[in-house]
Amino acid sequence: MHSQYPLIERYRDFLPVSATTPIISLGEGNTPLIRASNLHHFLGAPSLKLYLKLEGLNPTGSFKDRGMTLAISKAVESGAKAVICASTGNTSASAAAFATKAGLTCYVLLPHGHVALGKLAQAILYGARIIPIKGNFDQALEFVRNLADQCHITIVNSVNPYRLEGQKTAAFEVVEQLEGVPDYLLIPVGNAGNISAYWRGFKLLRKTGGANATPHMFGFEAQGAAAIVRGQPIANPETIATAIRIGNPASWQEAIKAASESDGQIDSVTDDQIIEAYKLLAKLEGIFCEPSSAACLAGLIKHLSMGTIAKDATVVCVLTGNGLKDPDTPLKVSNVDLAPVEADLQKLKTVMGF
Ligand code: AN7
Repeated sequence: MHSQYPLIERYRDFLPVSATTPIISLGEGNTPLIRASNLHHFLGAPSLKLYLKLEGLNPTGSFKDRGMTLAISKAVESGAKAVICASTGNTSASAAAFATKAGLTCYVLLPHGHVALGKLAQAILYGARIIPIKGNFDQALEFVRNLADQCHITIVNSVNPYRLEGQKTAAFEVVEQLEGVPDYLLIPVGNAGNISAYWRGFKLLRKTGGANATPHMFGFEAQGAAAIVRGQPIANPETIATAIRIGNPASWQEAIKAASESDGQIDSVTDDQIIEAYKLLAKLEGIFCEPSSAACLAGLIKHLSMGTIAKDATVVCVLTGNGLKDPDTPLKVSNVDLAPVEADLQKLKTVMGF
């Protein structure tokens, strides 16, 4: 199917839209599912069938576009003039793009100093009203809930029910692309919306006869922001993976249900494990994702070594965002010498080892 076909049209029968709902689309969804060619060998699991869902190839570079096309379409349908969100970055970029396409004003509250540069750049250029706050994501979301109420602005964080309804379409695509259901689906967890949405999608497919099984859902928080794993909110979450620097996930209970009903787990991975996985994806597979996205590969490595995930399983890792969002991190985590060389052929050959 043509990639610019609106997601809402493709899955209309499974979404809360009518024939008169206006469709605001940027060509979202229908992202590649790529089979790993080197990682499984490197991990000592040559029989592992490892697939990577490249959600960073959505129009604004993250999975958020799947939910945003629906949230903004429904906002337009209801007559809204403005939308608002709190964001660690990707939601703001997506909301800003779809809102401007629809002619709506978009307000975004960002945790000052903790949003990757590419995401901020997007929100600026799409014309969002950007309000950095001296606080973290969880505090920003609390303000957004109040502002939405008091100022009659439509909230487009994942507490907006249409967001997760749109995001569940990723589960449909995985099953279509694999022509079957994976044994495991591994996914990063921040506000815990996406894991909840995938689980809805897989359950719906099983119920409607589109699949005869469901995967075990494994979600991974960053250790410094692992509220669900610890069983209590974290007042000052910290992680290099700024997208999932969230201490009080909004979809906490639904995520726990996804893990328990699917016989899966919510677990955590350290920043070092995240960065190792981030580098491996780039160096072995040619895939540049965000640090947060790499949390699911970090989790796979952990659970392969624990034996919780079998070495011959079919596994899908959801790479939620594009590495270009965060151009600073590669420089911080690599030791490359970028000192310029004289413009001289012999010097170049020497540097290259010829
Ligand atoms: C790349 O943009 O919360 O567990 O405000 O950007 O559904 O929150 C982003 C989250 C994973 C976690 N990967 O998903 C935001 C925001 C990336 C992300 C997550 C996010 P949820």
